Amino acid sequence: MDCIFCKIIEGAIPSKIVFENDRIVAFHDIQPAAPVHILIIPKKHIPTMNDVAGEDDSVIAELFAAARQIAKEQGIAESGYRLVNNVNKDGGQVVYHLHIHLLGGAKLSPLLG
Ligand code: IU
Repeated sequence: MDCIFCKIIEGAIPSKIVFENDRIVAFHDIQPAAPVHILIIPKKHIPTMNDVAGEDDSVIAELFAAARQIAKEQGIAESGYRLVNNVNKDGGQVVYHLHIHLLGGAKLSPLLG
């Protein structure tokens, strides 16, 4: 399958991994939009949030649990952070392997006007 994030999971493409277990991997975004910008992804190839169903529902909880842990480890849990999931074209999704952006380390501008 021609998926860049699947290749990162396999180790075929190098990345700076900060968290890994049987189902989840998290690594630094190559084009950080904030001082801390980490992508948290399921190892299973799920293209978008729209494709999460039934047996995969629990992976969403695991992505958020990983985000909480990583935010603590990165020292931004108390100051604050933002979790973002872009879905499809209008949502700004570029890589079609489900991922949550963890952004922090600075005061982020308001998302909505
Ligand atoms: P998006 O939500 O699909 O728009 O986010 C994709 C992100 O993946 C984006 O922030 C890229 O900088 C990031 N990324 C990466 O970290 N490594 C890669 O090899 C590629 C994209 I391609």
